[in-house]
Amino acid sequence: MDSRATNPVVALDHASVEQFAADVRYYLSLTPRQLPSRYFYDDLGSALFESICRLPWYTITRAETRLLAVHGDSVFRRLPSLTQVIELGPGNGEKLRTLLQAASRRRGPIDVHLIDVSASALAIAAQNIGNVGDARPITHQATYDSGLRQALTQRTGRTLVAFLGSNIGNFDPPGASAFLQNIRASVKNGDAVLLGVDLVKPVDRLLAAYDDPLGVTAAFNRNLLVRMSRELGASIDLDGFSHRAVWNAEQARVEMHLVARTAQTIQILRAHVDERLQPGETIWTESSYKYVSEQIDDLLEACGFNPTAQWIDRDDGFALTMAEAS
Ligand code: AVI
Repeated sequence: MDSRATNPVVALDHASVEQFAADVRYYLSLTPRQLPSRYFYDDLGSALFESICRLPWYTITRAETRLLAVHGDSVFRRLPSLTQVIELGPGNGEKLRTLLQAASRRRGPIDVHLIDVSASALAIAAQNIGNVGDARPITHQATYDSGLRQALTQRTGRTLVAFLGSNIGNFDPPGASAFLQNIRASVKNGDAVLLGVDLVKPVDRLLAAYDDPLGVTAAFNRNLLVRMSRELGASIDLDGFSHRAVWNAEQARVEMHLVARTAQTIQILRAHVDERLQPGETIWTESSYKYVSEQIDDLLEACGFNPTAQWIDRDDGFALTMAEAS
């Protein structure tokens, strides 16, 4: 439920493989069975996610890019003495580049801290940012928490923390609050956050976004099993699982599941995993919470931020919200 980005040639180190194995063992044993969505983003999973962002049915990336292009200048005008931007999970850096390019008369150089666990994502993002005016990209190959700490030790002045792409939607509500509270505790009064959040919209549109007719999202979901086979030596019948997306109206979230078509086993000898699934049994792999715009303000306020601006793309139901630490 956290960072995502391309992760090509970097092999998982031993500790990471052990953690992956331990997580698979623990989460598969829960009721309902689960797998953490952070493991979607290996090399192939990241490429599939980039493809999802280009699908006509998945509107988050395009809606947010439009808002950043149109209102990016306002973001910078509201923060006249800004000296650094920190983006948590920049992906390929294109959204941040759009934001920086939208600033018509930014004064002085700006440090742009890019935080991601993937070295290759950081390299691409840094390249995308490096040629935008006087922006100076600084990369931190780290989790959000530790990357934020590292970036803030190099603080040069007023700071904007960007968390875009509706990544906040992959946290459950207590997790989203804890995440924003942690940012608030790390920054100073007058610093700001820029949050991109997908909004609740008609169910058919939500389901098409997470169960697209081309099957790209299904491949993204099932790639988790491919990754378990490759990196953990898991014995899994890939064809035995299908993709399912459901809208949970009560919780305001789209859930993704892997569904056993017939009786299935998942065995990982090194991790002492030997799970037997009944036909129709599911593994819950992701939640994407959707918000109504007022909830975003309420969430930010509850976490110690004062919302100062909100721009909404009505066509695709997406909100970009700016808030100051107060
Ligand atoms: C990265 N995250 C915000 C995406 C989302 O919409 O929850 C991941 C994703 N899952 C399926 N499609 C895209």
